[in-house]
Amino acid sequence: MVISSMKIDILTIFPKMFKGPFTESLISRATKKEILKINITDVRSFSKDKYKKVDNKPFGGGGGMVIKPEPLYDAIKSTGVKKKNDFYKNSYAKPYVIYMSPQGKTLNDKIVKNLSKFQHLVLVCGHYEGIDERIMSYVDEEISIGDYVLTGGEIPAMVLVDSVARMLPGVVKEEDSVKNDSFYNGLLDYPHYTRPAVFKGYEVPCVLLSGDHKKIYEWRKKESYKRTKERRPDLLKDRVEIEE
Ligand code: 21W
Repeated sequence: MVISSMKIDILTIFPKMFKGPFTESLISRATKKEILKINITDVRSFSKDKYKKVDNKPFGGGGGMVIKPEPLYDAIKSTGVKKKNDFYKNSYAKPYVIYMSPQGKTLNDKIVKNLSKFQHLVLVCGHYEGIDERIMSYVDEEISIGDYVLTGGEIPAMVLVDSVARMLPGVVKEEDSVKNDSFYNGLLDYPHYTRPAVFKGYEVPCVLLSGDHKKIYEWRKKESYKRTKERRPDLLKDRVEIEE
């Protein structure tokens, strides 16, 4: 089997923030198996400034600082990004530049699945008040991870990498990926139990101890729907119902 691989470049002024998350668990498995290659670039190393400055005061005044365009531009170019309308025979071969930004589309399962098709993602992490707007000419998409204020785009970039990595073939164990494709795709998960069968007087639902796989499947499906209906009815709205 030919395993496709993905490269993700991360451009940041805080490269050390990425040390832990990518050397543990799933992502480290993906990088060890060479399904994923993560490359962290310190935008500061592209500063031609005497003191390696990467930010400046905003034109028009106001508080906060803005990331200067030149070092960020050079960092983007260093990843192999070409001019905006350059022709690629395979559109997924084009380095796809994403700016992690509170103004972006909120990340969801559909966006993650689509991003996982690209061979090369370039994630730009902002900080302070953001980046110089003219960098948007080199950005293909802006993505947020939700409506809450963070201090920068680094943690959102980690969230994006984590969610995309587990979509790459060969990263998550076969068992789990089959699960992802089954009936409750788009639904909340059913409850899980492990030994002991009785814990502090709380019992495991007896159907799970029955050994009747058909019954167990039906029970889990029912529980998934029940939970989704109760907690996230919004998820049921645009689903094509197979059965209730
Ligand atoms: C947060 C920068 C707020 C600037 C109106 C005018 C990337 C993020 C970020 C940050 C402001 C993401 C203001 C969810 C996030 C990120 C840093 C705006 C005040 N308001 N997803 N001026 N949440 N955040 N500053 O914060 O870079 S993706």
